[in-house]
Order: sequence, then C-alpha cells, then structure tokens
Amino acid sequence: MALPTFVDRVALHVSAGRGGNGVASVHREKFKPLGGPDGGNGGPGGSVILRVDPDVTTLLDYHHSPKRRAEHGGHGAGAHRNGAHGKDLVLPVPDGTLVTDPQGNVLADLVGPGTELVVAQGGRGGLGNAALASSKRKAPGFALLGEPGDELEIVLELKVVADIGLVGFPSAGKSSLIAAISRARPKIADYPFTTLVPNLGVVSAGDTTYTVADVPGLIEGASEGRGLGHDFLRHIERCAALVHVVDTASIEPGRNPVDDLDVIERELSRYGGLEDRPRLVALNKIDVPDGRDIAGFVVDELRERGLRVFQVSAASGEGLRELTFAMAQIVEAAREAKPVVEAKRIVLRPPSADGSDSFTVKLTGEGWRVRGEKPERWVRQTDFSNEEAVGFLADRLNRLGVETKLAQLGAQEGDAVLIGHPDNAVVFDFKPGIDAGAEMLGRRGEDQRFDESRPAARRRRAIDEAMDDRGEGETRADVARRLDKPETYGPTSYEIGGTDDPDWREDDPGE
Ligand SMILES: Nc1nc2c(ncn2[C@@H]2O[C@H](COP(=O)(O)OP(=O)(O)OP(=O)(O)O)[C@@H](O)[C@H]2O)c(=O)[nH]1
Ligand SMILES: [Mg+2]
Repeated sequence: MALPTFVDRVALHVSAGRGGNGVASVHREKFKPLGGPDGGNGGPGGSVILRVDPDVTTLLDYHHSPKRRAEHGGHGAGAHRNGAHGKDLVLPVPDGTLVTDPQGNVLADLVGPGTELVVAQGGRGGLGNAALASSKRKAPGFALLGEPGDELEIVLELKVVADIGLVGFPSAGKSSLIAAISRARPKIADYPFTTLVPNLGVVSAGDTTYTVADVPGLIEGASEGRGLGHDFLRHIERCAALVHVVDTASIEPGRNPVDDLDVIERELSRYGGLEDRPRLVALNKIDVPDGRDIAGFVVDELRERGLRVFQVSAASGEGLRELTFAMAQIVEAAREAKPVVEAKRIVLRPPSADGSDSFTVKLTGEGWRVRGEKPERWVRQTDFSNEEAVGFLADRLNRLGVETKLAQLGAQEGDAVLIGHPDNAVVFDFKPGIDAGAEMLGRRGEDQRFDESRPAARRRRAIDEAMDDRGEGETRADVARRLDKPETYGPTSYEIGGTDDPDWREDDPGE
C-alpha cells in the first residue's frame, strides 16, 4: 500500500514539562556570616499547545511521530537565581481539528486560524527557600519540588472546514467539478473511487470567496461500509450547504439522476446530522448529448421537489457560472447567520484541578483516602527526605482542614491516610491534634534566638537529649513516644497533623 499522504485521525501522547525544583541555599559572602536564605525557585515546565495553522492541512506529521514532549523547567539555584521556564511545545494543526480523549469525549473543537488549546499544562516550579522564608521562619532548610507536567493521550480528528460539500456517486464528476471551478487539481479518472481523501478548492464568485470540499464517492449501502463507507462524510459536517453532483450520462443499467439522488439522500440521512443543510443539484456531463437529454427530462421533477437544479458540464464549463453564484449566495447567507469564529485560547485542565480548597475523604479498604487538588499538589511538591519539608506539608494539610475532617469522620490515631491517586498515593499515619509539625523536626529553619519561648523547640531538645541514650533499634519516633510526646515520622510513613505554633499560621507562600 502506498504511504499515506493525508491522515485525518491520529492518537497522540503529549507530555508537558516538569517544573524545576526550588533550592534551599544560604547566602554566603566574605565577612558577612549571617546571610539569609537565597535559594531560587524552579522554573515552570513547558506546556503542550495545539494551534490552528492555516498552512497545515493534514495530521500526517503526528501519524509519523505520535509522542510529543515539552521542555522541563530549570531548577533554582543559590543567589536567588530562578530556574528557566521550560519552552512550550506548539503543535500546528489544521483548521477544524477535533480533540477528544481516547474514549471519544470531545475536549475541544479547534476552528479558526490561531485558535489554541493548552492541552497539557507544564508543571509548576517549586519554591526555593528564599520564597518560603517569612519573618518567623527565617531560614527554611528545605525547598519545594517542581511538579510533573500533565501527560495524556489525545485523539486528533480532522473535520475539514469547507463552506460547500460535494456529494455524489463515484465518477459523477465531483473532482472534475472542483477542478473546473477552483485551482484545486485533484486526481480525475473514469473508474470509481478515484478520490480517496477529501480535496479542498477555493472558489471566487463575484465578491464572495468560499471553499468547496470534494469527498470520496458514496454508493448504496455506504452506511454499512460499502465502497469507501460514509466515514468521510464527517468532512462535510461543517459545510453550510451540500451540492449533489449527479451523473446524467451514466451508462450503467438502472442508474438515473432521480434514483441516484435518492440513494445519496438515504445514505446522508443514515449518517445523520446533515438534514438542515440547504442543497443544490448539479446535473453534470450535459456536454454528452444523452446526458443533456436526460437532464432535460428530470429537471422539472427535481424542481417540483423544491430543489434548485443546475445543468452543467465540468468538461465544457457550461452552467458553472450560475452554479458558483448560487453557491456563493448560500455561503453569504450562512455567514451572516453565523459570525466568524475568532481565534481564542482554550486551556484544558484535568477535572480535579479547579484550584479550589475542596477535598474529599473516603474510607477505603486501604485506609482513608484524601483526594483534592491542593493536598495532592502539596504532596507532589514535598521532598520526603527532608523532615522540615514534611513538617511544612503537615501544617499546610492541617490548615486546609484535612485533619479536622478525618477526625470528624471517625479516623483513629494510627489509621492509614492515603493522599493522591490510587496508583501513586503517599501513605501517612494519622495522628490528630499533636503539638508537632515542622517545628520539632528540623532545626535548620529555626532561628535559635527564639528557642527559649517555644515549647516545640524545647520539646525537640528534650528528644535530642533522650536520643543519646536510646535503646537499640529505637528510632527518634520511638524516643518521642517514650517521652510521651507523639511523633512518628519514619521512612515510609509520615504523620499528618499540625501545630498550634503561630509560626506556621502565616500565609502559605507555596500556594
Ligand atoms: N464528458 C464529461 N465527462 C466528465 C465530466 N465530468 C467528469 N467527467 C468524467 O467522469 C469521470 C469521473 O470524473 P471524476 O471527477 O473523477 O469523478 P468523481 O465524482 O470525482 O469520482 P470519484 O472520485 O471516484 O468519486 C472522469 O473520466 C471524467 O473525465 C463532464 O462534465 N463531461
Ligand atoms: Mg473524485
């Protein structure tokens, strides 16, 4: 089989760039020992954007390379240097590209040059410790991680945007007609199904310029897949009007213009959705003497049905001027009824990413499952190897009300709490109402001068001391428990539960 040169449906895998990580860094300068935090933020990852480009007429490129990825954001660096923005990946698509998910749900219909769809959003960059610092938390010893970009499967389907669609039996002369009235040069031959893909032509009649699409021929039973089937009719779904191209000179037995027209109408109605489109009839090939006679016989019958009928010859050009002006009239009327679409930018977000404070808590076999845009994002931003970062997360979750909600629903101390999508949730131990959190975990973020007045810090020191003579195999968490101060941070389980310490009640800079 020949290589395809026209592709009107492709499945595409798009991945946006990951956001860069923020960095925890402390300013150092000769003779200035007390430098502040100066870790820069990670740059956002690049997004994948589909943009309607009038010069693109096929989805062929995507057929050849169906995986597309935008650039990652750069990591932050010391001295307040922010990471670079990942470059967006702009994918040009033809006018009239329908974007769906693999299940066929429509995500967007891209019509009009310049229309854009942000199909996969780049991940946010993580904040560096400079941005996380506050009056009380003077030198955070952690930074936030960049978030992964969206990654998804989409299907692009091209629905040609033409003003007029030509329909008819194979060899009726549709391609010949488009060649006669425009500069399109489709393949023309005396065997059926010469046209395998839609052809577009631009026609000028008077002051009106419009496009005409020629689609592969239809035969009786096309809706059951006979011939080339009727799938190609989706290319005329957007047309303002249809022109029946009818062969008046067919020598096939049983063929006559009226029956041919009825067959095509039946197939159109089986396809559905085209009933409201005005129709014109072009009785073609009247340069052939028999054809002219037959056209003469049927023209009245067709006009009695209320159809506008034109007797034409694509070969000699006879009657084409009237036909093209009639088409122009319909196109003008349709354009007046429907204003031109303006280029716009559509942003696609997964349904959960609504930026709201809402979250859900459900009891499942594995434990309490917490879902919500913010809790899940915060978990993704957390560097779990850094206890101070984990404490920061705990406090954010607490402030959102996750702990309160769990308690209301009857969660017991020690219950498993899973945050995030079932496939990659992070598991925590539930530990309500503790006087813990970041304070007691990390020392790097604290200004020692405030220590004396801070109970959490005092307690942390007590644990530090007790650690020196802990039992074999006893973790810091065990020691804390032994001291009757709850703390259970371990390598795979993190505690959620906040602190009453006013330090952590400031506006969250990570939002
Ligand atoms: N004499 C005469 N022949 C024509 C005319 N229009 C088309 N033909 C011939 O009819 C045959 C089929 O023409 P096409 O334009 O390929 O027909 P089509 O409707 O595009 O056919 P498919 O693409 O197969 O559906 C060709 O041999 C043309 O030369 C016409 O007005 N007069
Ligand atoms: Mg053709």
